[in-house]
Amino acid sequence: MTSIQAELGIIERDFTEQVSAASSSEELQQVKVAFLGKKGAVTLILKKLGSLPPETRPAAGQAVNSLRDRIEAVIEDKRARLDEIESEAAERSSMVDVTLPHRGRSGGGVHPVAQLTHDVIEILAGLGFSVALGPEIEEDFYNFEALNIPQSHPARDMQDTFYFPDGSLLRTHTSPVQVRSMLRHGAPIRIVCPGRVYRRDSDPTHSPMFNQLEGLLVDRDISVADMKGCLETLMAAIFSRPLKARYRASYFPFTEPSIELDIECVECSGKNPACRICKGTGWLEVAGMGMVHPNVIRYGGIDPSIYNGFAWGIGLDRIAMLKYGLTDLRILFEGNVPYLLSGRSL
Ligand code: 2U9
Repeated sequence: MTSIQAELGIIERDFTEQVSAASSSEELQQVKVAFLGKKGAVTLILKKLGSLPPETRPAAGQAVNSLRDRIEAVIEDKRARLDEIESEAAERSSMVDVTLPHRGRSGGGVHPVAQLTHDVIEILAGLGFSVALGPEIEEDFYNFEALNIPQSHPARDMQDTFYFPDGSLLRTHTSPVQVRSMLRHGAPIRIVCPGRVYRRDSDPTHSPMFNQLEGLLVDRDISVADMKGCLETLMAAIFSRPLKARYRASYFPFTEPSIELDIECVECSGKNPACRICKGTGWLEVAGMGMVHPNVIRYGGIDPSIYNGFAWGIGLDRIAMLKYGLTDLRILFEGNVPYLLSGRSL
């Protein structure tokens, strides 16, 4: 055996070993380069042929060529098998196993304002009130005129309004819903009207959109005592305990007399002069109310010589902040997912 043939034997053994160890098409390509590439073992040996004695060249040349052909055949065969394995693996990894059990889901939370709206409606349903809803884009008549707020009334500036070019507006309170309900159903009536309202107000404690909840009761011989009983029951139910109440004289065009309700501070009950919630006053403003103005009863299509009643309004965002101990109004409007997922339920 010539030394070339001995070398070819070693090369073939190395190749067989390496090709069977190659487990990916990339590794197989490296093996191919190592044997058949420009500086590969077979190529180098081909270059050596020129230096052999002429009589041994043909046999040696044939032996090298036949080794190169075998190597090529083995590589092609292995490549076909690896391609098949690799495409099967790619297919498997992109497959969705619909029989796998689900990963479970984190419990959602109800938005504090939605929770409070639900609770308040529930409490008032117990006092005989039903829910009434109305449009957020309103007409001047229902939002102002019928509420005893004529064109030139200064209260129109109190509630900076968003107007549309055609004169319609974004309601500044939910009161137009009560007007529409009186016109539709007449008296007696007991309704609660939750909803979004809009004012041109935007600073750290005011949002241009906020949530109100108003109530209206119209019947025969209704008194201020009925109104106070209703509002104190509502506040005790919202904060889950009876709370001291204080009434202050106020003014709204749609009620006479008009009153504002303060409750004892839910944080410190007036015991902490440095309280960050009541600012040391011991009191929190929570509602406006009053006996419905006879003009408003009349605009609602009801005879004020037979019927009277009371109405109130609360800001749900502010009450939600007090109830859930929030110090920043913005958390209610920002879609703060970790906070919202922290587990209230209706
Ligand atoms: C009709 C008649 C009377 C609704 C009322 C208030 C007083 C009031 C404020 C509370 C906090 C608005 O969100 S807030 O800033 N509301 O003070 N609202 S009486 O009176 C009505 C409504 C409708 C037909």
